[in-house]
Amino acid sequence: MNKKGFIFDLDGVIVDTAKYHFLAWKKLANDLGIDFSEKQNEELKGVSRVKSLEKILDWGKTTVPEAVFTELMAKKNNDYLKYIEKMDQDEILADVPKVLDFLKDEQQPFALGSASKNARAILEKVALIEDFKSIVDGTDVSKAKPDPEVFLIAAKELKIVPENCIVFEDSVAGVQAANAANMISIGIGEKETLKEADYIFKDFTEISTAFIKELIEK
Ligand code: B16
Ligand code: MG
Repeated sequence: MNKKGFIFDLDGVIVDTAKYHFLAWKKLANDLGIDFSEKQNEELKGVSRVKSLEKILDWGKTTVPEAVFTELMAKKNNDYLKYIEKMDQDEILADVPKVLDFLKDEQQPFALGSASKNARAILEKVALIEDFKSIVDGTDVSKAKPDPEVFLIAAKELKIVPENCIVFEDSVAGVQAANAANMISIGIGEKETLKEADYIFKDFTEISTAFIKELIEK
């Protein structure tokens, strides 16, 4: 039987936590007197917490001492966690269970490859934590996407060579990371934004189980 390694990003692929990141970053930015738009939030997708705060301070042409930077990161995360706390299975994005269930039926192992340090907490909230053979998140890596580290660790844990791995990603940095890892990249989102991906779908409702089967048998 063919075995492929399927690797899923979290935010924007399994659940939409971008809206909660937005609310928490907006509050923090506005408290500092910095404007923060939804368009800017798009630029933070897939970007680590540290890099996100650096970008917001840059946009506001502001710098803060290191100790304040650390405090701001903690403050944002505390606000974000309040939103996470209320999450449940209803927040799993449409047709994601269809694909995960199909992979289980086909005995294909799958992993999570996320930049978020809150990934395990979120998977628990939406009751998917037991389904992933491996979970690699922001606490496991030293280099952020577009570096391929997160996906290479996931492949190793799945015991599948990178060339036989397939990554689902909603961010440009994540697609670049998958490509740099020599994996098949599947962009979830807009064609114009994710043009570097091998395949692009608006969301999982556009992905058929026949297509997944083709990937397995490739
Ligand atoms: P945290 P992903 C990413 O998740 C988010 O897209 C990004 O907006 C966030 O800054 C990053 O996780 C870090 O999240 O603050 O929870 O550690 O798309 O890689 O699953
Ligand atoms: Mg994402």
